[in-house]
Amino acid sequence: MLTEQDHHFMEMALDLAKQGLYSTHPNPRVGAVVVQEGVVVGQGAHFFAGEAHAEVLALAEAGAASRAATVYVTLEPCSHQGRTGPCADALIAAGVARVVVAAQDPNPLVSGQGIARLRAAGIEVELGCCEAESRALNPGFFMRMEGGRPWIRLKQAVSLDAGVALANGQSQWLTGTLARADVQKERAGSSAIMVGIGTVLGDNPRLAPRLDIPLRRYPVKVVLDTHLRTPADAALFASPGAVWICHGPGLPDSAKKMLQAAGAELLAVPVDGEHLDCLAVMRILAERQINEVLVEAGPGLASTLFATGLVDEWLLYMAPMLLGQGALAAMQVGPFEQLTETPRWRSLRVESLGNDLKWTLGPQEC
Ligand code: AOF
Ligand code: ZN
Repeated sequence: MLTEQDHHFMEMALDLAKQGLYSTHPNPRVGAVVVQEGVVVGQGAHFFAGEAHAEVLALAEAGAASRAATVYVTLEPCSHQGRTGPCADALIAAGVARVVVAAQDPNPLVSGQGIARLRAAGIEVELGCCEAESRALNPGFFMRMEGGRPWIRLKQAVSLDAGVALANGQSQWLTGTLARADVQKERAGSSAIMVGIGTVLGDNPRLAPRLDIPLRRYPVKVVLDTHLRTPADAALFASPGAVWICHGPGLPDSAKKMLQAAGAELLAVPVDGEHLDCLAVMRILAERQINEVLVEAGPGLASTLFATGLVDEWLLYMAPMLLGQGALAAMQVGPFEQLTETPRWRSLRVESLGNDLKWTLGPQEC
């Protein structure tokens, strides 16, 4: 049975897990707390793939006080020999009495086997304490393991009349410094940042996150570029992080070689009409261990993703300004004859960022 105290310590473990927000990719963010007679004796968070898992760090801090303790861990302890040894075995060796787990690990190498191993060793295991919070901390890891594609966040900066640029294309800048700083955090937490070729040609973005704190890992920069029109001197080649360019079939070797020489990895993707098949792109990214994608999309790519059901979260940074007639709309949909036909979203969060708003939307539940 789970008690109020269990929830309290699990929340502590979830807070620890958040320390890995920018760095654990492709691994999940995981936190662990060791409690002996109501007192915290060890804490740990997973920080970097290949380095110690959360439970191992928490047990090391607790030392002999781990014996007969309760351990709170935000993801099922692993049972496999990966880049590090199985955490389930470490918990058994430490002689803990009880393990409270937030969510089962969806990784097929683990998925239930960690818990089974603990129970077989006589350890009491409780599953499902703050499960939703643990999943929410790792939406991409769960989506990749369970759905075979990454978690997709569409980011757009819009005016009050839902424009993203003037008719002449001018779009820098709609939002103020706080909103733009928040985008840098969204970038840093993502496994990959994606743009369409139109954005590369129009804005020449660097795409790497710029934060005050040093980053140990930089997201991959992904360009959807059907005909390989990315210039070899694009700014994104000079910023930190790998560049992957997704392209269509039938292109000359010379174009490929030029971009490879500039530092890009080229990924051939099937086309769906005129455009790259977005679902195929996402599946390829998932195979390459991309958990969360931040798509910094213009109206074309935004509309395609929306139409293919590939927007899990829509981050709208809204500036209280008007772009007026002829402005480029954030998304091209419709026309609709009936209000009942119009696409609708669920409001998940609203934050005030200086003079702007960040509105996080999710797809309407059917
Ligand atoms: C845990 N505790 O803190 C984490 C877990 O390559 P490895 O050895 O780092 O293993 C990665 C897998 O381990 C990852 O895909 C996920 O299933 C699990 N992550 N497990 O017990 C942790 N980060
Ligand atoms: Zn582990």
